[in-house]
Amino acid sequence: MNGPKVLQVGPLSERFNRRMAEEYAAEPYWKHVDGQAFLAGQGAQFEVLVTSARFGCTEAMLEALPNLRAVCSFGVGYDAIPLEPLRRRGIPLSNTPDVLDDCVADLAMGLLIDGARRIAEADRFVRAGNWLVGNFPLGARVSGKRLGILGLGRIGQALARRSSGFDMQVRYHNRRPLDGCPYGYAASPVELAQWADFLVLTCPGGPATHHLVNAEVLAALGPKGLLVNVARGSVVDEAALVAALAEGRLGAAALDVFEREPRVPAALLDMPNVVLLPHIGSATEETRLQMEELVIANLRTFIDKGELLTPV
Ligand code: 8YV
Repeated sequence: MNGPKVLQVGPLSERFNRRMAEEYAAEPYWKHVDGQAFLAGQGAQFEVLVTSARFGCTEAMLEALPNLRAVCSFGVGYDAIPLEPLRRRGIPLSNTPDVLDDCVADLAMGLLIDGARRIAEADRFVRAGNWLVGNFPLGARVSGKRLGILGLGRIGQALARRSSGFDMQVRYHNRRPLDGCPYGYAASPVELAQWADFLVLTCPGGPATHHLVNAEVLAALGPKGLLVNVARGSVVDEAALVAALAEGRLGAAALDVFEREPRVPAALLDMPNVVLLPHIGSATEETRLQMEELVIANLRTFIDKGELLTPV
């Protein structure tokens, strides 16, 4: 293929990998045992980097790609990609916004209901044969409760719309109130947590939101409160979360993301009031296909017109 040489950082679906190899002659970086050594010799040929929210890239990789002209990433979050070096060099970055909003919001609602009604725990109860000898403990009502959304972006708004079917009251916290927003604004994460029964995190990751949910926010959510995280593990001080749950200062947690995923704190594994998922917010056949198509559409537009379709 004539056109810019493409470097693909990590594997996505087999379908995507095949297309990248066959249609774009992309170099599979992950197949090199010493990737950095490979780039030291060959980095100058690559003009486009294809990566994902999960694989991201390092500053050292970017430095070893002196002729890089664009980065196309699979996923909406780009906290694993160093932005400052890209900005300095004027290299545009694309992500895959919008197409995953519904699935992430669906999963947030599912986790909220699971955490409150103890669905996963009840399933374990039945499988263990415990129903034969006793009744399952009561959960918390979902309908009509107070939903606090930390980060009212596109995913947060999709969640808020879903919650209206459950007659929930909604408030949110962002750095600034949104113009014309129908939901109440809380001036801080603590104020939001104090008000909410359920606190759902749908904000971006990165330095600006690092440990935004700390011991004080968890204390404000309280022993009957439920924390749902479909954002990034880095948004929560995980050590403080484990301590609050272990000491009964927080009611429950339902988590799709972790600070050091795929590693999950061992203490959480034994807690019945915690739901643990392996970062599956966008992981449906339909959405992942749309995300892949959007990465390829960005790549195609860059090759044809020298610009990206969905730059961040
Ligand atoms: C990732 C995500 O796409 O979009 C994001 O920001 O976290 C997920 O949807 C997935 O982990 C693959 O990188």
